[in-house]
Amino acid sequence: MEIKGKKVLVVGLGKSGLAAALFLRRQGAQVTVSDVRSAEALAKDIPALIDEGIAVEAGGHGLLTFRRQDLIVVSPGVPIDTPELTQVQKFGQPIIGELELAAHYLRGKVLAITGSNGKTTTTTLCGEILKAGKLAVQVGGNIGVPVISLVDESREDGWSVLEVSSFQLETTYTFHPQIAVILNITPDHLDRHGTFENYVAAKERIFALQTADDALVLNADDETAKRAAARAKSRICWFSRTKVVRQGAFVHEGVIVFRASEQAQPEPVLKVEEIPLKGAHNVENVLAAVCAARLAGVQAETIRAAVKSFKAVEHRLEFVAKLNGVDYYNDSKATNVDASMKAIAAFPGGIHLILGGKDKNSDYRQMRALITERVKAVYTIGAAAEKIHTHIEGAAPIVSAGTLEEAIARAAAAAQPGEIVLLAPACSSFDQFENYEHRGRVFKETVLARREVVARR
Ligand code: UMA
Repeated sequence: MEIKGKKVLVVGLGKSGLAAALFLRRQGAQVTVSDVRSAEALAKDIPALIDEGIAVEAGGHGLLTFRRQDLIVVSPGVPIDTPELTQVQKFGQPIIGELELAAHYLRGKVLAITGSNGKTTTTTLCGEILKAGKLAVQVGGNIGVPVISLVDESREDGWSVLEVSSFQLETTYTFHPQIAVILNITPDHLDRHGTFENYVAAKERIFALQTADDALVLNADDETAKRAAARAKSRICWFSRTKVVRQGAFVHEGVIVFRASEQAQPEPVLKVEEIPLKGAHNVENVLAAVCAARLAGVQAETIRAAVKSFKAVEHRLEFVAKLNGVDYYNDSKATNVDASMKAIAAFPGGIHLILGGKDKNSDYRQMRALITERVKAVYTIGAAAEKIHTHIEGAAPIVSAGTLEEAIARAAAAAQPGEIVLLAPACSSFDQFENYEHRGRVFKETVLARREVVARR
């Protein structure tokens, strides 16, 4: 992509926008950045941009700024139907996402992982396994490291292991990973994509440009992911927790096995009980990682060792502390209904569940049966509290706590030894926190502060 001397607008000045703007400037583009936040809110980044000769439009998007460009690069968090983007699209102005921009420059092979849940754990795990297989690996994407910032270090003989979201995939036009993984597709981000169909279509862009030389790893237990096979030109590698698959990874008598082709003998990789992560969903994540790593050429024994020594990623069903015999788990990354249900299903019962935050047009009624079965009480927080209350009323006692701190205090007071206090909020965090990491940190800090109180008693 020839960018030198071109006028390029970067929309959104978060992590991706900042990295993209600086990259484009280094390529010799005339770069402008536009963000709805005020100059004050952007103060920490503006001086560095100005020093590099990048123009900054703060406090809103101006249509004229958008009209004057040869190329527009959008950050993942900026909806493609933002009025200014809709306007300039009518004039045929090229608009791409940060992932697409990076795809033009990234050297080497790409292993990309998407799914509604489990992306970060699987991406991290794949990165660890490929490293253990002595491959040159860099990990990034939705996990928190913009893909564009991986370009400079990328190597022709290396791998970029990328977590990719529907937001990023929506604006890709040439991106085609050598190995793509779809872990699962359940409703999420309906506030942004409008319908489940649009969300699925965005996810399916992960393989839309793959060829017969590429591979697509799909979850045979997930109906929506399964249906994608019909539209793929790439080789399909299946994984299943519940049944035997023709080609790919599955569980046989408690052992994860991998079968390279229909004719090949299944090779044992590791026992399910050797997986150090809780929950059936993590067995699926490991199965997907086994497929991806075998496709990348890593030996079964190396995969086994890397999985066995893997630690839970922060904010994903992360054990925080045992206080007065009660276990506290932080699953702040459970930002949708499905993820929250997976977290609940990881425990047999006695759960004090903290739910709530910013609603994403979700249907919490789906949680009713599981809550009745395993949850002793629900503690609601944040903007979605009332809606959640209406949707799950009668499934379990509900305590309207308002804040996370209050929810922890109320849950701690009620929980008996042997029970669980679980933050798996089924909502995004932006009503009360900067992001889910911030929410998770507040949970952990509040719980750990109680440890001191307990110790002093
Ligand atoms: N903004 C505008 N105009 C708009 C909307 C937003 O100017 O119409 C501005 C905001 O004021 C802000 C900036 O855009 O300054 C934020 O951009 P961004 O939301 O793309 O944030 P980044 O910091 O670039 O983070 C993004 C991803 N964020 C989102 O997809 C919302 C991060 O994923 C990702 O880690 C990062 O790029 C690096 O790749 C976060 C996320 O919540 C973790 N992802 C969703 C999820 O996992 O469910 C998809």
